[in-house]
Amino acid sequence: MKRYHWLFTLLLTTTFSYAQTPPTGDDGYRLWLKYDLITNVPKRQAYAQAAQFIAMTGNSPILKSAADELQLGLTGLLGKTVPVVTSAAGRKGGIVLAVSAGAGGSAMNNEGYQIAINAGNIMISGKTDAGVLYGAFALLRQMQTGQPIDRLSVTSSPRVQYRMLNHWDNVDGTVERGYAGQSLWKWYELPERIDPRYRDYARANASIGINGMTVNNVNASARFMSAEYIQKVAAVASALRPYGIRVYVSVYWAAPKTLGGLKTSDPLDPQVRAWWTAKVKELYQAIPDFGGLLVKANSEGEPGPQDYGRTHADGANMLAEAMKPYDGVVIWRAFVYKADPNGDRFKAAYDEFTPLDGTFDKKVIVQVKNGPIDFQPREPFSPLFGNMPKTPLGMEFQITQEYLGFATHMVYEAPLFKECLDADTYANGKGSTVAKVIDGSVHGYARTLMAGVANAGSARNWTGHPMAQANWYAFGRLAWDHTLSSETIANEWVNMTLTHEPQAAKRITNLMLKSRDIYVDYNTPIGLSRPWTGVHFAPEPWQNRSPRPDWTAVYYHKADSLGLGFNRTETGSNALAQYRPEVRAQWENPETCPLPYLLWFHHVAWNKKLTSGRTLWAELCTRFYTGADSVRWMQNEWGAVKSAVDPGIYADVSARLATQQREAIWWRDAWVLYLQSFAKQPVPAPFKQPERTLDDVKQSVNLYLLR
Ligand code: BDP
Repeated sequence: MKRYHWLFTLLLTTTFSYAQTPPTGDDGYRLWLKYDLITNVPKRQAYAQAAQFIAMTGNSPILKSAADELQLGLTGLLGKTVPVVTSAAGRKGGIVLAVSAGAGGSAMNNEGYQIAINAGNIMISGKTDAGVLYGAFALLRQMQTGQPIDRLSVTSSPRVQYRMLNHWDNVDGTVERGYAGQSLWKWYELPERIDPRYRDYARANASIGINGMTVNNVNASARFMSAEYIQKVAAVASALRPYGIRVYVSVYWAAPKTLGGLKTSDPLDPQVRAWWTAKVKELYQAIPDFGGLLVKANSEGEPGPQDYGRTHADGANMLAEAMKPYDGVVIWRAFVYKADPNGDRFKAAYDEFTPLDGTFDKKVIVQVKNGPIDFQPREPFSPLFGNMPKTPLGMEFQITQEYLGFATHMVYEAPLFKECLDADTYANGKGSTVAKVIDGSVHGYARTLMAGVANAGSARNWTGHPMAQANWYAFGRLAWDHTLSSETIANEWVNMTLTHEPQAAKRITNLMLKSRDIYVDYNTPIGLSRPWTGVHFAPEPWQNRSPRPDWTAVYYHKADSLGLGFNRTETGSNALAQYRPEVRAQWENPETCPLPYLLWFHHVAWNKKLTSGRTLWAELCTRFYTGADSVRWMQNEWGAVKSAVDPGIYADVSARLATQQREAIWWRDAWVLYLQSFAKQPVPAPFKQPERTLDDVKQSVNLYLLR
């Protein structure tokens, strides 16, 4: 039925279109901070009544950013200039920005805000100016989404302390896994020229509560530690500072050798320690509020402390010591795995890190990817969460769509983020969700972190795919408050970014909410994964040659004449033993393991009857075909909102959906034809055997990889 519902929608929508004059000329640059004139006149008048002036008591740069933003926003939304004044004394009907140490009492943390009606004014208060800035954006959001503001009483605090974007940007302007043009950072112009985009980038981030950003790729160049680059990074930091955003740098572990001319980068060597101490001092001299260092070490060929027989903790603690005099942190990534023909990459991070629990300096946060493998379309949560009670673990999500169709597939990621955050680790009994591990409530972590690998680049609309802006937005909103639902966030974003027409907004929100499952269906259903090839886009399930076994496709899916999937139970790699018994119990029995995770944990026979009532082969085909067909449903849903969204954005998304449709069929055909060579069964009705052969698909993939 599912595969035909787009047809039904088409019939419905041909007789129905939205009555609204389409706005024009939107290039997407303004993201969700659009501030177009509110066309609902009574609503606009009500807002105007309550926002006649902006009183800024105090004048820090961050407070000024808050006042500037309110002025910009209100001018656009209300169609008139709202003055900024220095005092609200004797006045009513305005917005008052106030920093006070006691604001919100103990119910609010340092970055929280309160919006309340006070003496006839809307008072935005915070313990710090950053809190007020977040409150100003929250008030604007209230108006952008059409909510009343005359009886406001809102208190909100971020649940996570370090809310960061990680840019994987290189010195030459390229972006690792970036699909939206080149790097935002114009290193060749810096430090002299500050591109105006940096400020707009900072505004967008502050609007969703992001307060930190690493400028460069985790596969780092030592150049970022050079005096020349420290000045450039300092210039970027100066553009972001008025928005409460601190800058971090990814370090190349072997920099003491390559840059410092030392003979070693051994973390226990006194000269190496002295080198880092001096380097960190230099960083803080240039950037007094420098956030800290992000480290990828002994991972995928990057150097690290293990090159000298030392542990991750030895390495991290050495940097933490250099950082001691300053208010910065060391963020050490747990993304590690070795080339082991008999091993299971799934288990690697847990095996390396859990023995180190309790040995890290208190300035260290260990940053863990959401899943045990690598940003797959659907992964179980990493077993590290809940298993390192004495080490603050931070979350690393990937916003850029490395495995989610780059910039041509529409995949709204909030459901993926939420699936992981809401998963129960049972670390401290029922309800010990990953989110509660991350926000410190399960283990009482002193520092809490959520990082997202950024998807913003030099593309005029920042993210390439216009809908990918929603993933940046959703990441920030969830880092602030992981209890928000995917739907609430999508609905906010759609209203702020695409349309206020309620039916159209509802339709787009629904489309977004379904998009990730549709992608999983045609890409990696029932727990398949695909971290192979350097490109991470083309389907290549047959790929079986590489310098490392874990860099082939066959390593992950284990298709053979008997069946498909990775046995991670006791009779296999036993990765399941890394989870609590309650979690294990959900997944270890192939009869009851939920289908979305089945092939993650079990090697299942082709003719095995699944809980859906279909055999594995029939279920796979059903997913691949309905997934690919559902992209046509997506196209039709999008078609139905044409009159309610900007024509430029409409056309852009429509074209990308057409590409997505073609590519979804490519994925479907590649998997179905390849797996059929093992399952040796026809494609079940009502689905039709692909028109091309396996060789045809292989050829098209080879051509793709030639590019
Ligand atoms: C993988 C990416 C690779 C990154 C690596 C990492 O393919 O480009 O360097 O993760 O996170 O997903 O370090």
